[in-house]
Amino acid sequence: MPHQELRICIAEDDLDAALRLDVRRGLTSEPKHLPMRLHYDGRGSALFGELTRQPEYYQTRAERAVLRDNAAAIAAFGAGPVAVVELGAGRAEKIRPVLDALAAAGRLDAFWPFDVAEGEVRDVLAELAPAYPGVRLGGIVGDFTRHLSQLPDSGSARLVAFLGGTFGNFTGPERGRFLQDLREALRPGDRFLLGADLVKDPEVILAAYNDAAGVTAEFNRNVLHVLNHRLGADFAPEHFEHVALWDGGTDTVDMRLRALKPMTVRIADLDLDVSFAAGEEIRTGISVKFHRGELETQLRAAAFAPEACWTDEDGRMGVFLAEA
Ligand code: AVJ
Repeated sequence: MPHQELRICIAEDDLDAALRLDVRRGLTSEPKHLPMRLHYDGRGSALFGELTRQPEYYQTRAERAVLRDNAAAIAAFGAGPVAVVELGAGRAEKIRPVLDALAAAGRLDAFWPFDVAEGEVRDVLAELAPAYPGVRLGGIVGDFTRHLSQLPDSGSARLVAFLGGTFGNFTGPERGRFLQDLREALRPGDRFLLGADLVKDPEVILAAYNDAAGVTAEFNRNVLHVLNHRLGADFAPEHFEHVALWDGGTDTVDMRLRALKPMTVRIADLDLDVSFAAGEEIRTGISVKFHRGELETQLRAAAFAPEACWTDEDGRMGVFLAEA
């Protein structure tokens, strides 16, 4: 069994405290809001997996095609050994073509999945070990909005990947802060690989957030199940409907849960009662879509040098490579 270092930046207690603060603040605000990352407990991750297989949800398939078709090109940038870090790795499925291409070029020195879920990080390391003999495997258990300064440094050039379009779940200021934090954690010659959903026909975009099978709706309502389980709340998720709106001014999908009737919800662990008027909405997250030039401008503003952008044949998803 190879030695696999785990760097733990976050403890269960931190996560719990953050959850309580976020929920109290969000549900006592006007308008009410909840953070998007709360959706991803075991059930939420399974629902998201199901969503990625819906015909309307093009993001996952399109990005997979981009990475499959261009992995060798991505692996051809720079020279010498590379340590890959995948932010929000989950099962580390998205990055595999890039790992394989670097390995085939004899340049894969290390892989470090970075994820908030410790179990996920451990499982993925155990699963990858036999596939990448001789590659140093480690993991980071952390929050990529807070712990980027803890990126490992083995001396090899680093390639930090942030795939799946999760970057679009940040607000503008959050994107700026994230890029700056990442740039500060990197050295010249390190690289950033970013997968982003591109602006396209709003009908195509909205369909991905209103799939016919209702998986997005169930995924969105899952945040209420999470509050029931983790904070002893008594939400009746079936009394909320999923809403996804497109704002063409900011190229943003805005997700909400709309109360179907007036109700009061008790959140026992916070000793908090929350009232809803009929039709009142909870903001449950945004998903921003990008124009290539705009995103490259944001990268430059954080002192990255954009080097390449690949898209699928329909131009749906973009994968950007930038040098620190
Ligand atoms: C994978 C986080 C990018 O914003 O499209 C999909 C999450 N939420 N439908 C996205 C999501 C509801 C997804 N990301």
